[in-house]
Amino acid sequence: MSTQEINRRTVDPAAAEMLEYAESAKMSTAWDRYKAQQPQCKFGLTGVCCRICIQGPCRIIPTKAGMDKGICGADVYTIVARNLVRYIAGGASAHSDHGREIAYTLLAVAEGHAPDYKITDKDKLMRVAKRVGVETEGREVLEIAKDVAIKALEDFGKYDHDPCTWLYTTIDEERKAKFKQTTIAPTAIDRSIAQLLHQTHIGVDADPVNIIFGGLRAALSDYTGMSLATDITDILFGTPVPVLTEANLGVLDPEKINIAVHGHNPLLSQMVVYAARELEAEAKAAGAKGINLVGICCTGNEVLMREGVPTATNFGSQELAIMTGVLDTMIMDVQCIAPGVKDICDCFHTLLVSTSNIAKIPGSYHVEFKEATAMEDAKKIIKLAIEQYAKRKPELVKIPPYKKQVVGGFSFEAMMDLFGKINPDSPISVLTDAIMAGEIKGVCAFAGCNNQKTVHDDPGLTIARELAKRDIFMVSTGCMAGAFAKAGYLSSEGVEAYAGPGLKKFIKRLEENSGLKASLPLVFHMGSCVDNSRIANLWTAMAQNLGITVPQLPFAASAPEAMSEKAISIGSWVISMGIPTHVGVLPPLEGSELVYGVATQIAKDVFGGYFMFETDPMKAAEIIAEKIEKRAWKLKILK
Ligand code: XCC
Repeated sequence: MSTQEINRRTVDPAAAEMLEYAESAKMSTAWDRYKAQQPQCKFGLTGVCCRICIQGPCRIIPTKAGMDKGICGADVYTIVARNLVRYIAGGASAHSDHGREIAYTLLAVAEGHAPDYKITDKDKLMRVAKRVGVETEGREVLEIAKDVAIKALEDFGKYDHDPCTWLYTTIDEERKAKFKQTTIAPTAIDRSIAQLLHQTHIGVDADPVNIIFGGLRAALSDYTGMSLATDITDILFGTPVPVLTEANLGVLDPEKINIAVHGHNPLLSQMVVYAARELEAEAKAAGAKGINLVGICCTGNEVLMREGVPTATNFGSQELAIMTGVLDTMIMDVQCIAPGVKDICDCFHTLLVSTSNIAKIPGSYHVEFKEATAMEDAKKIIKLAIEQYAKRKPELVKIPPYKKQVVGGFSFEAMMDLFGKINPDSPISVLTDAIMAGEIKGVCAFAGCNNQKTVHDDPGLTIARELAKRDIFMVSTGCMAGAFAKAGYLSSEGVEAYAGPGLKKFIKRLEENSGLKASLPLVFHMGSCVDNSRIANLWTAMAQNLGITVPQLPFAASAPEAMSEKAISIGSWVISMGIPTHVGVLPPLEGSELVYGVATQIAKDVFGGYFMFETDPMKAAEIIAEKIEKRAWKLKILK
């Protein structure tokens, strides 16, 4: 890629510098491979290629006689709907399986089989226990923890027909009624996913609307899995509070042993943080100045939120961290680890360590991570990294000098603490009053990934700048939070540069009352992708406080670079909850006008939330702002 092309494909200065380097050193990255894939198959892009049975693939051309249906007779709307919801099944499986591991660990802690873990946040345990109907009076903490863990595990496979506990204890009455009426309330996570795969098997459901409703049921399972994952992770490792750190490749330290945690599961990354602290002396004995842990993707977000571990890159630029020549070990757990990282590791001394039995990359070093021996396993990996440090090649060291300050750690509870400094009796009123007074217009939540189909990091940054100007309060999770972190939007730099007068006044008022040493950011980092449940808690609290339904709330969501199946799954439950959701990449559903219409229009009539597909970030910002402002205007008339 030429310099101009690189600058057209990323706005992250560190990524641009490393891509120049990759070009000169002839290392192939996702950027090159995306280019090599062009033009991408139009059948696949529009969702009209059916590979559900092996009579296929059937590619639908509606205008061509004989090719307007699949061999089995499936219409294009059936095919597009089936393909779409199978993404949701994949996403819900990933999120919920992550949640299941966390729940099993809580059970193991309660039963004494996981000696390296403990209950860190007892208050949260009590709050969650009460909420999900576990008796707390006069009982030991571990007894309560056991019942909470079992209750969570029951949400995966219970046999009665009551809706999942973590869904129905975290949403309002109006949504409960809506999900019941539309029959999309899952009764068990695993069942809804298995049923969806069944429903979309050859020769089962051909009705696109029914298929989509099956998809939404699985999407609400996705929510259920992430909601319990967030709760129990907080119980085990602590509920995040504001924390100061940094982001971008400049956080790598040439004088320290650099270890990246990459993936999603905090059971590993959190243990790596503890182990690294204990092995600091060994690192120094090896000649380094210490251990420098950095994060990539959502496990990075987890340890940023709780421990202030700096973020090195988000999904799009993960390979580039290795090219700095100072990353001694990359530890992977599950999800979003591009297999391409191994090829780059081979060009340097970086050891790639896999830890999960369901996530291996050929050639990587495997250390099986078990909850029973967690600390020992984490220490083993860190010792490998210390050995690796000696193999570093000084002539290959190249760290782009870019990093920005980050203020993160805004769990729902931390947000309420912050608001509670102004109004202790009703913290959430601080946010809703500011909306009613017109100081801020509403809220936009950013989530999701990087996608090579966009300019790396640009859509989220552009939309956030535009919304900031229009006084819209913003929160974020996932790799979008990574993009904001690297650009300085998670610090006061963002406020000074982009906030409109109302938003600035609001943030400054929070800041003056916060009692925090750090200034507050333009965008509030609420965590990893599973922590989108925290954002759902926020909108539910706002709606309850205002005495309205979620679909009436001036609240929108945006996934400017949605990429993974998980992103599709999240987007689907977000719209079911009543939130208009922008997606900056066209998902494969343009092949059916009917399915496209359900996602963008019919969904609005039924759920109040709907998708807004717009690839131009400036136009997307207009659309999102208009939706929020319209809802705020209606709300003021209503009140
Ligand atoms: Fe993966 Fe969660 Fe997407 Fe980033 S944002 S690319 S899913 S790491 Ni969730």
